[in-house]
Amino acid sequence: MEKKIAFITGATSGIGKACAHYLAEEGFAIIGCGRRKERLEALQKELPKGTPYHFLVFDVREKDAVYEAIDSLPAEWQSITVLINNAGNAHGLDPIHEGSEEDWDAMMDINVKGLLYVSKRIIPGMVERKAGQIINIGSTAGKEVYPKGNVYCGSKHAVDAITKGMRLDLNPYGIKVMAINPGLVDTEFSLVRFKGNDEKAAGVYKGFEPLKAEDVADLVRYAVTRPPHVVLADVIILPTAQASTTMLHKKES
Ligand code: NDP
Ligand code: 8X3
Repeated sequence: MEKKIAFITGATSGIGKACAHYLAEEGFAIIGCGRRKERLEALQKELPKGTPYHFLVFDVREKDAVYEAIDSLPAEWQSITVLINNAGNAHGLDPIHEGSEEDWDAMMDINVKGLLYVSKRIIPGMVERKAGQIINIGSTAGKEVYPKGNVYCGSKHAVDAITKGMRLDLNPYGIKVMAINPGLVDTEFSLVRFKGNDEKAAGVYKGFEPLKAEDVADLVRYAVTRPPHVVLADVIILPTAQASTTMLHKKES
């Protein structure tokens, strides 16, 4: 049987790492990507024994590095079955007039342009093979805008639009295109958003039960195991305590 290959960006942490585990359990060979090489090396030992594994270290912001890394894949790793565009983060939580250009650049360059660079290198092979599945990790921030979310929400609204565009353009080739839009997931996300401030980051997930990275990965597993005629196109997944980006039922402490 032909090997099924999952190419996962942001596999060093959170949702991407959980996807690597769940898809390995489904028999996928895993290509894990990220900037933190030591974590990508460690992942190999953590995956189910015997999982074919290859890792690529690159920053999705650097177009040439993205292309060079993907072009370096050995022939037997080139026919990617599932692309999970997951790498991303929020940087800062500030009103628009106080936000920093550095944070804005990071979110647009990583969440939007990084996703495009990776896709640009991988989609042509899918088109040629007339097969493949793309799962873009969007967010509820791509469906609604919340106070101080301005540019992060903008970047995730862009992911929403790009996903819809991919689905239209890739329709003639039988390529499945999906967006998963999670609400609050307890990962390193808030630690990055608040620039390493543990206390602030932990506060985001206090007083209710947030999603775990595994809850999102479980949905990815469900999506990739559907029969050929079925695609989950656009899914929002929330913790039960969350009704929208601005309505969250926290217990009194
Ligand atoms: P984490 O911070 O735990 O993981 C982010 C991943 O993205 C890491 O593996 C990181 O790898 C990678 N990444 C970040 N910047 C770059 C870069 N410049 N180049 C390459 N890789 C990069 O957060 P999550 O798992 O929560 O986030 C995953 C996705 O889910 C993101 O797109 C996020 O926007 C989205 N999301 C998260 C939600 C949440 O509440 N946590 C809710 C909705 C959506 P490394 O640092 O090693 O490069
Ligand atoms: C992550 C969820 O609400 O912090 O996309 O934007 S939120």
